[in-house]
Amino acid sequence: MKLNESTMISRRTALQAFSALGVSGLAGASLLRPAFAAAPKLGDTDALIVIDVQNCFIPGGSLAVKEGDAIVPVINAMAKKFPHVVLTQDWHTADHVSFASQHGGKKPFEAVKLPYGNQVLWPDHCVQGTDGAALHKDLNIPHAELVIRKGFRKGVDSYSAFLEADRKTSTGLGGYLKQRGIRNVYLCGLATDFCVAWSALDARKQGFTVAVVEDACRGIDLNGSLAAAWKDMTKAGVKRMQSKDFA
Ligand code: VGL
Ligand code: ZN
Repeated sequence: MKLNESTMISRRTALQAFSALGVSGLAGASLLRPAFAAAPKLGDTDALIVIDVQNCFIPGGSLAVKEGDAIVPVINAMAKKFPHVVLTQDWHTADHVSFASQHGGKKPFEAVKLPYGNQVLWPDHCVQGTDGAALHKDLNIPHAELVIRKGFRKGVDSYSAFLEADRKTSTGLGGYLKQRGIRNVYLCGLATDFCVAWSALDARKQGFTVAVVEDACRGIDLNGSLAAAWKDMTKAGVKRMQSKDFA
């Protein structure tokens, strides 16, 4: 069909109306496309957040996540498709409150009650400045724009990249992403059921659309925590994707 002039004008007017509403980057067929279609077209409103791909969480590390190393090539390939990538690092003091070693008589993976709520106790891990806290040597994302550290306050843990475990202290990541115009975040890394899930849930609470790329993550799975995390994420509207969806 040949477009007549009035059709063209009304189409242009519609696009102008969208951009007046701040809905930029919408054109033609993409107006009809859901935010997380298979093979999403990635642009300036999308960011990949790579959570805690650090030596301590890799087999051989002090809090090793099974197959944690298997995700590194998957993440490297996916990151190439994203114009914007943020990395996180778990970054604890040597005497961090989340370490079982700081609680006489307690063993790793037991829980204690802290002023801000329940805290699982972990083996010492990701101590500031140590090799264990370094990013995995094969992680290859030179265009990553921000490395954000979390859990650096001795008395407060932070699984989430957005909000510390007291549920009050912001890491600043939400503000950073919003000021950069990011609206959609895609998460991957370690561990699915702790830092990835908490970050995904907080990102939803802060108004982002959120997807977790399942095969670019691995979980710890403590007492059913992996299934529980997926249930919570699904309920919160977090989309479950696979790295092949970015082909
Ligand atoms: C993490 C436990 C303790 C994680 C960090 O990155 O998922 N888990 N610290
Ligand atoms: Zn930690």
